[in-house]
Amino acid sequence: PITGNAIVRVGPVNPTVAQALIDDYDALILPAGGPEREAFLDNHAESIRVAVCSGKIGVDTELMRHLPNLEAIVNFGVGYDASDVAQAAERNIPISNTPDVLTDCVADTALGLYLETLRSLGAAERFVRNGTWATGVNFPLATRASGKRVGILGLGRIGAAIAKRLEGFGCEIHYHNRSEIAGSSYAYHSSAAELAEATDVLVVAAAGGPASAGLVSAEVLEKIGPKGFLINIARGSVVDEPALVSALQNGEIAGAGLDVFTNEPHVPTELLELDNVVLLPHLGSGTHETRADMAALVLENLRSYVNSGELITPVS
Ligand code: 8YV
Repeated sequence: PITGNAIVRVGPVNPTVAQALIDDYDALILPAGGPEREAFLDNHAESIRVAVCSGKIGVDTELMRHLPNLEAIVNFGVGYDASDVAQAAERNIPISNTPDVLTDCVADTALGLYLETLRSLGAAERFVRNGTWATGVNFPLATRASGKRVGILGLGRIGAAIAKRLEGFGCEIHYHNRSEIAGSSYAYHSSAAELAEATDVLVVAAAGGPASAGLVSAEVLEKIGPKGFLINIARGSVVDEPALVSALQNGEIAGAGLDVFTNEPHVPTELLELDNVVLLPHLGSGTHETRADMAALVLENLRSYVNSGELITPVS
């Protein structure tokens, strides 16, 4: 049977999950670092069979190597790129994530960023708050958001929910995936660069991890062009961040709306100075309702694995 010392919490997790791990499982908690972590691993590494983690701090290469008897990873979040997916696959360690329950909220966040970025709503709000409007100055005109050609980079569950919302704004939807989706009415492009070239706004909704790292390269940013925008609600790793900073600084693209960054919670300081970028603190799924649903799905996966050795929502 899988008992308390076979389950470990890795990194901070949602409070409901954290409490259930203590109350229902008497689970172990991996110390963040230092000698405590070493001592913990010396004592417990052998007994650990299940790790519960989040999309922010996962079971990375090093940690996974230290857990010889790890059998399953239960991940809070739809993205699980913080865990070493390749090693997990090699060792036949299944991973569960929390798909579907967060799709609407993440897509809503993308739409919020889309509107805020094209219409400069963040800068406009600062303009009111800092008293500039009261001096009689008019806020500069922005860019129309309706009716644009929008490229979705990664037309999965979340990408499709974003596309559906944008259709309501009269937008023409294009996409790039590794392969074309049979039966999709949206225009397919065989590379990110072609997608960027054909559209006014590029929305990143691709999964993170090694396969998509740096996909939005300097070349893709150049194709977005000085009138085009980038929206990213996926993972910072999908975008070449230094190239993005310089493209924004030099007006090589018109603007960006970003919920995710390479080294969260650190945002490149150059971006804090710029008015053509909207910055959010990785809150895509951050509503009471969705986080409760994600927590419930994490705990259902754990319960199911403990009882029957099967995860409910394993990633393929
Ligand atoms: C979470 C996310 O906030 O689901 C994801 O992939 O990025 C977010 O919903 C993140 O996983 C941290 O727990």
